[in-house]
Formats: sequence, structure tokens, C-alpha cells
Amino acid sequence: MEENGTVQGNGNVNTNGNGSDTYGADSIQVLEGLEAVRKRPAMYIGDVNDRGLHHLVYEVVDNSIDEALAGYCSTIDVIIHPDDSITVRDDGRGIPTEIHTKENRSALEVALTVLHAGGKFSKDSYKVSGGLHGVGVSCVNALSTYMKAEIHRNGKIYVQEYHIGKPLYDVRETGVSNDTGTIITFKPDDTIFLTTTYKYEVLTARLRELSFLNKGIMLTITDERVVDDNGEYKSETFLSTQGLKEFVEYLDDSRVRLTPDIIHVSTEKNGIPVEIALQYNNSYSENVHSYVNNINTIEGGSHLTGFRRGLTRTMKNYADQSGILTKLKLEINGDDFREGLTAVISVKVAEPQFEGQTKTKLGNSDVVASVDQAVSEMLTYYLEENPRAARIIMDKVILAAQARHAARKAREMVQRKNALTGGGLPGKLSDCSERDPVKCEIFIVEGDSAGGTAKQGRDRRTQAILPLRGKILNVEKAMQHKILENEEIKNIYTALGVTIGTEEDSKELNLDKLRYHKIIIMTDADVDGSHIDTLIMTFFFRYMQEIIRRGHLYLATPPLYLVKKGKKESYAWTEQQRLQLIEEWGDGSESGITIQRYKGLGEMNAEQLWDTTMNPEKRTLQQVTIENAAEADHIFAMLMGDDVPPRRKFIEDHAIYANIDA
Ligand code: 0RA
Repeated sequence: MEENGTVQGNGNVNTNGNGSDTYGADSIQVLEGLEAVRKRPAMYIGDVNDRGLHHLVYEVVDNSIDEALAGYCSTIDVIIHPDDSITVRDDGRGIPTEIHTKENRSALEVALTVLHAGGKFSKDSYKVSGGLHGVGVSCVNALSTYMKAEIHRNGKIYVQEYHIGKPLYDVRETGVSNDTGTIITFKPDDTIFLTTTYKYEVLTARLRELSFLNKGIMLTITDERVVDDNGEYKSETFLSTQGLKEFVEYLDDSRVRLTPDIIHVSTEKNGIPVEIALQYNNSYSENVHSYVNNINTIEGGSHLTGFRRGLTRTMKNYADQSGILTKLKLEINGDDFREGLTAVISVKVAEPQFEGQTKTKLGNSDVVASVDQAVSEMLTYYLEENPRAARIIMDKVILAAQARHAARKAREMVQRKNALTGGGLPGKLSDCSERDPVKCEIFIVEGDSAGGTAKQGRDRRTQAILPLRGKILNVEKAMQHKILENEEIKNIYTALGVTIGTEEDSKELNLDKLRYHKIIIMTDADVDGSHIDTLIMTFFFRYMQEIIRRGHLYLATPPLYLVKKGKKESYAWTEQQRLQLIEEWGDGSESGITIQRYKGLGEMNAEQLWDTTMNPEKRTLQQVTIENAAEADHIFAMLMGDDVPPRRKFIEDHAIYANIDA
């Protein structure tokens, strides 16, 4: 993988091309190794954006998780410092600091400065965790202007510091200690990363997820940038004693569960550790999250195949044997067993083969049978032991099958209508003239009046406008056929040129004919507007997730205020900008300054809307991304569910408009 002859794999790292292992030769090679990381960081950590920045933390935490999985570590602390540097501390054995005989320097230094050096020391330990790219702490070091490793081990404290991956001095003994552990601090290089501000929520979601996936490990996050009312740093601790069972409980905490128990198994099949938890709820969507070695496999793969196969076969067998489905005239298929299902599958695979576009699809074919067997044994036992719950689940399956048949008719209607009108576009759509989808944008706009303004203000060559009438359907609570019969949603499908799959896989999307590469949700800058944003985003998350994954979905950001003084006019998007304008123009006083709060897009004329929100040269778009699928699932279920208090709290914590307009 590297360009410099460093061979990696099977614990055999840093083997020199020519077999030389002299100190000089090795050290030159080492420098080249980390240079490669700085030259092409995206190859190693995915990107140099937000995602890559957070990935650095995961990479370091993963090493501590490995130490915990090996049985030597029980607590891991992550600290965000005021300057956005990060500390990860664990109570494991401490990275070995002894002189590495072959390298003639401290093993610690090798671990932190040699690419892929991690495996060298953990040859016989069962290393299963590891970031998406599994690149190791040395990569983080290479991409940091500063790193410090502090090791507590052998009754002593050892320290080494680094700059862009290079040691500043040999490992030093700096004191004594009764504990053992590893403390890594690093500051991401702002000449490499486009942004260097850590998001508490993003790191927190990952630590929570890791705690469910690895029960018994205590994970704490502390944000030293934020002090709460008690004068303490913002902080949360996660410790799961029941693993995936608690994960499913968390995911469904605002859904209505159909049966009292979460069905759960933690086992090993053909040498592969498999953990599964599942529960049925009264929703209509399938929420199955799968992991391999703590990595969310969003593209699925062999473990998911095994899960589906085992689930469908076991449920079908039970239904046949119990005669529950005899009255039903319809065919039951796999989808029917997964409607309203929340499940988490976690496997640990020694040598995972990751495939697919984002390398998150498990290829190892032997895993199919392991998961199939595990889920089948678990369910067979559960259904036998719990006939009442089994009956409830079967009733749900019957409803799902009936709804699916209705949905197929609705789908056929949508598709037939398209065929009849020659793929005709919705009457409400004001299309653009450009035909290359890469250059085309569509604004999904709330209401006909704002739609009218947008239509006047747009660049008609590349910008299309689709007005929606009021609030769109809450897809979280509606059956698929209702959703597909909904006018506004049908218009979105046809305008975008997206078609839905066949009977066998009704969730399959066809994006080959996607007509716009930027899909921009443009709503009023107020509480109602952000509610509509959420409804539309929920629809995309549940029914067109691939559009988000491919980076096509955006939110427009209309300004909050127009600030005027005499002939001077300026827009403000934040409270801070508004105050700054008042300060600049009024010498601190507000005299002669008028401030107009824009709540609705309709309060702007076409030119203003173009200037502030639509003009590609000036506007700011917010790209919608999925940082953590399980957390997104949890949040959408909560925002769209019936439980009011958690929703209110979330909105108060996150919404800007609620605070401005209150
Ligand atoms: C290999 C061997 C030993 C410790 C570790 C790895 C280790 C690595 C990391 C990275 C972050 N935290 C860590 N904790 C431990 C110890 C071997 C021994 O003591 O015999």
C-alpha cells in the first residue's frame, strides 16, 4: 500500500525491501512512510474535512479499545481541550517502552512513528477493533503539529513528544507511577485539515456506540471548551453492561415496542464471535445496523446476508408450523419480516475483507453461515418459549405483507403514470434548461408564494424550483403505500427522476437518471421552517438515503436579518453578525439603524433571495451528511415520534430560531 517498500500485513511490518535492517536505512524509510501520509492524507484517513478530523480520535481510541478487548483496560477517557487538541487516556498496560532490538530504539517510538507498526506488538492478541482504514496512531501523529505520548508502566512515567510525526527527543523517564496506562495528546495540523473544530455530539455518538458494542468498557468524554452551570466541564460517561440489548433499547426509546423483550444472543459460531439484538416496534421502517470489528458496515455484506437469511427462514418455518398464515392469501417475503424491526448485528472477524464503494461491505463469505446459524437458533428458541410474543410478531408480518401488496399497486401507479406521460414532470416544477445533471440544482421550497419568488430570482439555466404545499407527510408514522400515494412525495420522486425498486427489493433506489446533483431544501428561517427541513430530511434518510450518502442533499441558509442605515444595507446570518453590524455602524448605539428580522422567504423579494440564498457565488449551503447512522436513526425517531419531552429538549438544545423568536 505504501510507496516505499514498507510491507504490511500478518503482523509483519516494516520489512525492508532489500532485507537491510541497519538503523540508518530504517530511519530513512520511516520518514518516507510518514511523508506519504502528509502528502496524501485522504488516502489514509478518508478526507481532510470534518470526517477525517474526527477519524483521528477514533483511530487513537481504537487502540485503547483493543487493549480493553485483550482484557487489560477498563476505562477510556477522551478530552477535548480548549484549543481543540485531544487527549485519549486509558488504563491498559501502557505501550511498551523497552528498546526494540531490531529497530534499536524504544518500541513506543516505533509504534508512534512507523506506519502500520501497531500489529507488531499485538501479534498474539486478538486485534479486532480498528478504524475504517486501520491506519494506526502513527498516521494521527503524522497529521498533527504536536503529539505527546505519556506511558505509565513498570512503576515509571515515560514521555515522548513529536512534531508532524517526528520525535522531538528520545523517550524520557519523567517520574514514578503506581498505575499503568497510555495517555496520547495530539493537535491536528491546520495546514492539512480544512476545519479543526471538534464536534462534541459527533465524538459522543461514537463513544456511546462503542460502549454498546463493547460492554464493560467505561468511556468518558469531557469538553473543556464548555463549562456548565455548576462550573464543571461538559462531560458524559458511557458504560453498557448488556451490550447490544441496550443499544436496541436506546435506538427504540421513542418508538412503541410490540413485545416486552429484546431478543438477544451473544455467541461464537465457527470461531467468529457474533452478537445480535432485535425488537419489533409499531413503525413501518426497517432499522438494521450492522458492525464488523466495531465499524459500521453501511453497505452491509455477508453478515447482513446471513442475518436476513436466518431471520426469514426461521420466521417462515415458525409461521408454517403454527398455521398462523394459512388464512392469508398473499405470499410473504423477507421484507415483511423486517418491517418495524430494529436490530443490531456485531461480528468480530480476524481478517475482514472490506469491499464496496466506501469499503464498508463485508466480503468474508464464511460469516454468512455463522450469523445465519446464530440468529436462527436465537429465534427458534425465543418463538418456542414465547408464543404470545410470537403471535404479535406474526400479526405484524401479516399487516406488512398486506401493506406491501398495496404499496406495489401504488408504486405501479407512480411508474405507470410516469410511463403514460412519457416520464412527465410534475406540473408544479419549474425546470431548468440545462440537461447535464452535474450542473443542475433543484430547490425544494416551502409554499407556493416562496416558490414564486424563487422562480423569479433563480438562474433558470441551472436552477429548478419545486414548491411543496405546506408540511410534507411524516414518513416516520406512515405506511409505505401511503407515502407513495402522497402528492408531494410523488412529485419529489418524479422531479428528481428517481425510481423505486422491484417487488423483490422494494427499497432499492435507482439513481441512474437522477436529474440534479444538488438538491437544496429551502425553507423559512424560523421554527416552522426547521420543522419542515426535518420532515424532508427524514423522508430522504428513510427512503432516499443513497442521495444523502452521495452528497447530493443540502440545506439553503437564508439570512436572519437585514440591517439598514441610510443607504447602507447588510445581511446577518447570526446574532453575532447582527451585533457586529450595529457596533460598526452605530458606534455602539442603535440610532438610525433599522433591523428587519426575516422569518419567511416571502419577506424577501426575488433579488434579495438570489443575493443571499441562491446565488452560487455568494450563498452558503449546508451539506447534509450522515456521521453516524445509528445516532441519526435515534434522532429522527425521536423528532418524529410521539414522545414530547425529549423532542422539546433536543429542539431547545439545537435550534437557533426557538431562542431568537421566543
Ligand atoms: C502491545 C503490547 C502491550 C501494550 C499495548 C500493545 C498497548 C497499546 C496501546 C495503544 C493505546 N493504548 C495501549 N495500551 C497498550 C503490552 C505488552 C506487555 O506489557 O507485555
